[in-house]
Amino acid sequence: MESLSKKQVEDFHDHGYVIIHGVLCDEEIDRIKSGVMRRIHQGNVIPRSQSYPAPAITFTIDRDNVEDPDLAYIATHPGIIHAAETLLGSPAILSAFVCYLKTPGAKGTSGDYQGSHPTAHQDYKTYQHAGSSLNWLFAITPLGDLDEKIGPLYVSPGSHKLSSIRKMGNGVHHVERAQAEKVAPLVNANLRKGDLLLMHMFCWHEGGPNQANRDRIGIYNKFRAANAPPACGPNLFNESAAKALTTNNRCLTPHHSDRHVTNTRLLIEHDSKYLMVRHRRGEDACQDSWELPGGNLQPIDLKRPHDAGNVIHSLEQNVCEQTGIEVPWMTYIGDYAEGETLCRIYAHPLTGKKPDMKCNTDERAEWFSADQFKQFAKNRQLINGYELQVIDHWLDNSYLRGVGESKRRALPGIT
Ligand SMILES: O=C(O)CCC(=O)C(=O)O
Ligand SMILES: [Fe+2]
Repeated sequence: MESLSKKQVEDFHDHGYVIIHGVLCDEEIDRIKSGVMRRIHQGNVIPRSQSYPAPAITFTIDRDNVEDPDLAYIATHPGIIHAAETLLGSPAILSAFVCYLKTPGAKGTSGDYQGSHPTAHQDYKTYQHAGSSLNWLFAITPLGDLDEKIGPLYVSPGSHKLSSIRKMGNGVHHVERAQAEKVAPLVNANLRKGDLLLMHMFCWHEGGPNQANRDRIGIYNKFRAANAPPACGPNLFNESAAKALTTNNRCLTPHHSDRHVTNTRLLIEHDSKYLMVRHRRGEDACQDSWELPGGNLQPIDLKRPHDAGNVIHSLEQNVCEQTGIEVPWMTYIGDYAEGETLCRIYAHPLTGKKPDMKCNTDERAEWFSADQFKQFAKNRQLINGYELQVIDHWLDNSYLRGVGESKRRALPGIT
């Protein structure tokens, strides 16, 4: 595949998508399909309750399945990565690897989560791992022709311009999501097997139902700019998938581990100070040691496994119980080792007057400056030791940070 032409780059920015025909040849398509079928037969698919070829089912083969060399082949395709990097204006990270296999009778796409359309939508989502980055695109490669019967992919030209990113006073960016009423009618993208559709994160689209007698198969990968992290937290690839995603000594994702996220903490900033808590229980050990507020992952965040990376609900609850502070949204900072598992850390900048705190009887909470944190570090008074790194990461304004919302807040009624 050649580099994108100037016209193709302009088309992407003008229309919100660009189609490059014949990126994959038949041999490559067969290779990827054989990887898809292998994983399906191994049962590594969602839903696990169904067996292929049950009719009217959308099978999803995602994330760690990319360890299969024939699936890694498409995820690491140099031409696609290069095109993504050109359009993102940045080194690219693979934020989601997804293949959909829709058997005959499978439904079309569901509507926008904010409810303005029953079947069309855009995939910038504050609660979804890849969708909550502020600079990402879709790289869609159908493995068969998307004709009228099997269900075309429809796109709304120019719809990406109707959503906008606004910088809030606290340095985090907020998205004004366009609603369906404003969006131009959708048109059939006429995708044929082996074509590549590169789609802007704000572009409205819809996939038709499969009314044919054969499977509708496509790869729907998402790439994000390296400096635009997922605001609600990434889904981690396992180490074997990360190895498969490594080409020319470069791993396409920084978010990989065989450890699990079991803990959550929040960096709450107010007036250049940060909140720390300490436990009163016990006479000695923790008396003079501090940590960021937070606590264990709650079972509620384990529902919706495909959004498992979003653990904001747990953290909202933990922080509220500990300090009485209610946090309506937060933005992902990173994952830090705590013993054998990971602690997922987010940040939230508070504006306005200092909040009243209602600590429970076992806890004390106080605000400290970054310099005081340095002093604590010197005196070994930080329980976990990564706190200064967290502050540095948060203060690094080369990152484009967005709003991450809990699944419960973004999707009322799901839990
Ligand atoms: O079925 C399709 O072609 C579209 C799928 C889709 O909208 C998505 O993966 O976000
Ligand atoms: Fe979509």
